[in-house]
Amino acid sequence: MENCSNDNFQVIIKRIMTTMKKPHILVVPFPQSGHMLPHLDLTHQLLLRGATVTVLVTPQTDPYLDPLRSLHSPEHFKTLVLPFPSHPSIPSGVETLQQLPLEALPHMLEALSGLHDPLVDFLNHQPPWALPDVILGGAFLSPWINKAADAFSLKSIYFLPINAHMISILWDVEHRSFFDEMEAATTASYGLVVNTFYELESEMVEFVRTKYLTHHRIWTVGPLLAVKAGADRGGQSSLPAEKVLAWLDACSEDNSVVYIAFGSQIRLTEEQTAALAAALEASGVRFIWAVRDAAKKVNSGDNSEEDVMPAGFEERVKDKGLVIRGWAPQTMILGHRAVGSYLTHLGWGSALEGMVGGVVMLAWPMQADHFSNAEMLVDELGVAVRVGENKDSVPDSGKLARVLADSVKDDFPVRARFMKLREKGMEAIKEGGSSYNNLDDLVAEMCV
Ligand code: AWU
Repeated sequence: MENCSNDNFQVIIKRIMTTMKKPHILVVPFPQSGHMLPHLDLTHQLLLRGATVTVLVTPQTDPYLDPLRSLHSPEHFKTLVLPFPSHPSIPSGVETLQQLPLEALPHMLEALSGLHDPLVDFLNHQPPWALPDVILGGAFLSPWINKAADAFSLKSIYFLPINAHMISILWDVEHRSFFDEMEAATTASYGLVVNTFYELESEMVEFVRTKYLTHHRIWTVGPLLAVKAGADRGGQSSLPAEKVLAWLDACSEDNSVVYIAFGSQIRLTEEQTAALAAALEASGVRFIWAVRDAAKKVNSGDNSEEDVMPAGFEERVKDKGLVIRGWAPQTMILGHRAVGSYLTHLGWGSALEGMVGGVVMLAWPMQADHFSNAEMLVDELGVAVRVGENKDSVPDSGKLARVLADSVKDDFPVRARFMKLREKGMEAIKEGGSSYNNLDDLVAEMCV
């Protein structure tokens, strides 16, 4: 033993720790679909590696945990449900950001910081042996989670559902109130877990590790697979998943369907909806269109709401397309053999799901990190095609119709490059891949 280097010695200790003690992790996800769903997919991976997990939710987000409950024993998978803290700017009954416009983010974060005291009270009433070893929180909640972790000498490790490309942009923006506090708290923590894969952006991962994280610990663990592919993940839909699956199974041609969806936060305007409907009709493609439930025009005066879908559109295309209002079983749709392309806003979780599903992406970035995701995938890597500019732009229907029709052809120019990148992502999560090994290392680090 005396002649093995210190690094080898550390590796041996970690290996021994990994086989011996498994961590108890308190998971505190940020309640927004694009953050919470991948955070729970990560939790599933940690449970598979023998960890015990307690997830902190509020009553409205408790149903998100059902797929995990069905896969893991109550001995290893526990839930802590705390009341949603009231806040003057958050309507009562609202407990997730996707029920509000993105501008409500600061109010939502302020409200959630009200979970600090009830969490500390809960931990104070735990016997020492029942305390978690580490808190794995959504980085947006890091300022108050760090305080709770420090009070009990627990490790705090954070999760971000965005890529290193976007983290470098976030951290680089000169002093903005909310992100400043989050960056300082995340940097001061024990480490950062990111839903990306090393082979996608290794230089950017090393840049973030060295420039922004004093702890220099960043685990790339993506693309995270959905806990239960195909199951509805957290929303009410106008169509049961079985009906959507039957419609897809009836499609005889592989890669012949375009899936159109813009995540859980975006709603198209009436003009954008009309332009997209005209393009779909003119293209003749088969499609599934997930329309957010509030994609409605609020009529002045009686404040009633009406659907912005053009009159008669669904009737005219009923042999070609399916319109889902509300929540779509997205991972099931993207993973189906019949679906060949995806008109998307490029929310990062959806982008990775498109990659896992092997569906070439037509990018219409709308807000937040969508633009940097489009820069990387469209401009730098050439594995996706831009078809829209931003949340105010209206696409030219004729041009869009042609791209939609081309996107489901085998010789669509970006498809070959896209499938090569997909292969790297799928290798990363296989046993022995970079993301797989990082998940092993993360569990081991939680115990030391
Ligand atoms: P997605 O990545 O699309 O995130 P958003 O919902 O757009 O929300 C951050 O998430 C992004 O980087 C932000 O820019 C912002 C935010 N889903 C589903 O199953 N059915 C639906 O009808 C709608 C959504 C699932 C989808 C994905 C998640 C949304 C990370 O965009 O499968 O897992 O909800 O993720």
